[in-house]
Amino acid sequence: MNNQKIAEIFNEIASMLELSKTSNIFEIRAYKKAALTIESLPEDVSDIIEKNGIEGLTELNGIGKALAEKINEFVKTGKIKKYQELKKKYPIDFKNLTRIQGLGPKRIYALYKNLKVSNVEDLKKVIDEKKIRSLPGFGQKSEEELEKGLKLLESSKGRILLGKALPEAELIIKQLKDSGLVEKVVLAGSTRRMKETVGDLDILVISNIPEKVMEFVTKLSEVENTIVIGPTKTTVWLKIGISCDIRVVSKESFGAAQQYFIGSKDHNVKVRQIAIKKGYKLNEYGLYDLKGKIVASEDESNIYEKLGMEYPEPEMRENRGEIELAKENKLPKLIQLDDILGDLHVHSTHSDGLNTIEEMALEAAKLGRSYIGMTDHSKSEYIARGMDEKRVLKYFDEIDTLNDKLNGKIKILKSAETDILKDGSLDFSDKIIEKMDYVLASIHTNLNMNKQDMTKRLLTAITSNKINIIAHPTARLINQRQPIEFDLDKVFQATKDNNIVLEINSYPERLDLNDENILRAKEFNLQFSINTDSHRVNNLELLRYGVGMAKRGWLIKKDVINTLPYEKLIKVFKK
Ligand code: DGT
Ligand code: CA
Ligand code: CA
Ligand code: ZN
Repeated sequence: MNNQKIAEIFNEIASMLELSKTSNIFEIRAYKKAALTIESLPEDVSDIIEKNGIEGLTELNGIGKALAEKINEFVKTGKIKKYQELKKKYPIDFKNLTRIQGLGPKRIYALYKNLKVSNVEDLKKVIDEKKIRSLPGFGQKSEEELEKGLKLLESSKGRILLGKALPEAELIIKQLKDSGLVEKVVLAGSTRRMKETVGDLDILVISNIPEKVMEFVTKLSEVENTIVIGPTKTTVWLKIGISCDIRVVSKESFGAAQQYFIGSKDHNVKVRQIAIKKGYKLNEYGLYDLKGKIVASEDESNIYEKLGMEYPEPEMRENRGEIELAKENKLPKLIQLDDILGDLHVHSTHSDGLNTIEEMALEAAKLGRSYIGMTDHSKSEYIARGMDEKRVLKYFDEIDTLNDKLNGKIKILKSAETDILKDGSLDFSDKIIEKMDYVLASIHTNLNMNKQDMTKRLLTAITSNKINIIAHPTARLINQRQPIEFDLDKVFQATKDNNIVLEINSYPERLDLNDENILRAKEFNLQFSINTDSHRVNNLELLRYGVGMAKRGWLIKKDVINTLPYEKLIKVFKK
């Protein structure tokens, strides 16, 4: 695939341009935007060129003539001259170094110039040698932060984001279903439980021709190589960088196998103890009585039933109290994707999105949503082309016009992703805020404040009586950036007292709030909003990851504000 490679090169070019005094912000943005577009294309750029030439590329969002030619250059020659020239000047592994928390292009360059750091290995070395603390502009605190960032990156090794794992699993499952070789296929493991990162894929199959199934699996285009192949279990290494376990099980024990392989391990251990207490034995083949007679095995819910438990949805199976509730028939009726009626965090070309408001609205309507809230960035988000007050007024005008034009097909709410500044004040004046249907506020800068100051900053915003939703409340990026530090309980309490809604951001890198924080926030009986933070039309489908998180946090429909129909929602915001 050329796409991934080109996107990486464009991102690196953007990093290097940030270092050069002569380059301009528009050029840097153009490369970043193009990288986003290329990364998410359903077909390889070479196919596009073959079909429609360079013009096929310029039709894509965010790709002008100059960038189209660079893409063509790569497809034809395998390189991009501009990239190679920049690389000569900056022989630095920006791709991996920028993944470390606290390192942007400028700091990376400072490390390179002063300490000859050009890759992650070098960085590790100078941290071990405690050389960074004496560097101007860094200091001991930075050194410690970088050490933490490095650990975070290393601990993520071997696990990938749910947002990558689930579509891959679905692709494999679909091919197995279409193969005609299997009677049934289901997803198990952490992917089925919608855990935010996944160590490997687990797929269960019923088939009476297991050898054929396994051979089929090893030949899938997603597979890089075969690790072990056998009639009941095969493990393959996938090109996306994790392995996949395929197990063929008998129809009779399919329920028991599901119960076992969906996991989690902690959940299973506890369930097995319950089985033992009841005089049974439970394993991946079935639930047996003391004489070895099968009590339940074909159907998963039968196993729970025989153990005197309600059926827990996979997302809950983490041994966080769900087993006790299941025994008392008190499991919550978890929220479902279809309960969500609208999306309250959506970007467009007015800031850093790739599609127009109208395109976003029409796509959302197609997905069955009845409203979207437009939340392009505010002016402090300079790189993201945040809107100043003049532009935001035009933005609202455009939304009014579109609402007339769309005639109720879908409703568009007026908002903006308003930065919470360092002192807790907002990035828009009251005059602008009053024109919004609701205010979505978030923290993007000064993420390193200490816990006390960050708590104060958030409390100032929360008690200002100006905001409705706090977006991605901890600002973490999975495997890349630690959550900001604040007193969770204080902030959750204030959120509740001030009728503010906390977002569950569905973006696979964010998933923020995460499951644990949702469980904790839920104790305060506050409201949540599950949003996509879409930056292009195909992002609108990310909602299922946020819903997955919500289910892992035990939320029910009435905990989530965007399950309300438009009229009711508007009333809640007006209050
Ligand atoms: P992962 O792959 O690290 O993201 O997490 P899982 O949960 O998918 O773990 P994995 O692939 O090692 O195993 C799949 C399921 O199999 C796991 O969720 C529960 C079950 N399992 C694996 N090992 C054990 C075990 O030692 N005891 C029990 N009771 N269950 C196990
Ligand atoms: Ca797994
Ligand atoms: Ca596994
Ligand atoms: Zn956003």
